[in-house]
Amino acid sequence: MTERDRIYRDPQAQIVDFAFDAQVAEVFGDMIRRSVPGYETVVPITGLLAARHLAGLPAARHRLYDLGCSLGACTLAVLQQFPEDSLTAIGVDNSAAMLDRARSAIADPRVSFVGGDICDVELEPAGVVILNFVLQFIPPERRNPLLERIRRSLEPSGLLIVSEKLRFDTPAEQADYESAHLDYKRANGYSELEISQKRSALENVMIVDSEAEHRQRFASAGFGTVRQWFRCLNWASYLVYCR
Ligand code: GEK
Repeated sequence: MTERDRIYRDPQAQIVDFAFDAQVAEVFGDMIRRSVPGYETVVPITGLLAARHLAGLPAARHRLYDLGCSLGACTLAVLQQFPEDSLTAIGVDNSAAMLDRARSAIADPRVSFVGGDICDVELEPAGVVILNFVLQFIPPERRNPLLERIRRSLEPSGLLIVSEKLRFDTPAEQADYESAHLDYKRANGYSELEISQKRSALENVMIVDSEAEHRQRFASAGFGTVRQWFRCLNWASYLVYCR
């Protein structure tokens, strides 16, 4: 059971940069559902799409990485959709607090949770990599090298599943989606103070790209077909194939 997110409820003398610490891990399930439109659809469908892809690969390719796994929600969705013993699932996150909770919530012999920076961790040959709502937290100059490494681990027939918040190049479109997203947060019970304090905390930490930038980056990392499979306001999910 996740606690209610009240982290930014009271006025804070100084807003420090957002971090995935113990306080955030404790309320994370509630925080992400109330902040990311579509999250409750993206997680189970990610499990379904990953399982479909794994089912078409030889057992030697039944390795799955969930990079930036947080509490392991997407890992769990794949474990449920793909019941084969051949599956090896590895959730990676650099927040010890998140991983402690993931380990105690998900007891399946096919999964291991590894602490580390996804930009440095060694990736073995895999069939599917999940990168849901994580690239936006990686320093921009490290995003290309990360995608290149993922591509190498996925060759030749792997699938990368990516979800991100989007930025729009047209000011009117950006303003419309940004304000609809704020309404989404208000409708989920966040106050103006909570919204503005969280926004300040995320300012230097979460750097959002446009869909064109994502597509350009996938191409330059050597990926082939890219399909948007979900979109809700300014949040989108992609299937990114090696070929
Ligand atoms: C979900 N995918 O539930 N290395 C490892 N982990 C990192 C790094 C890094 N360099 N940077 C950030 N993280 C999940 C949600 S949350 C998204 C992902 C959000 C981790 C960070 O610790 C956090 O757990 C996760 O990426 C981002 O579908 O909070 O909006």
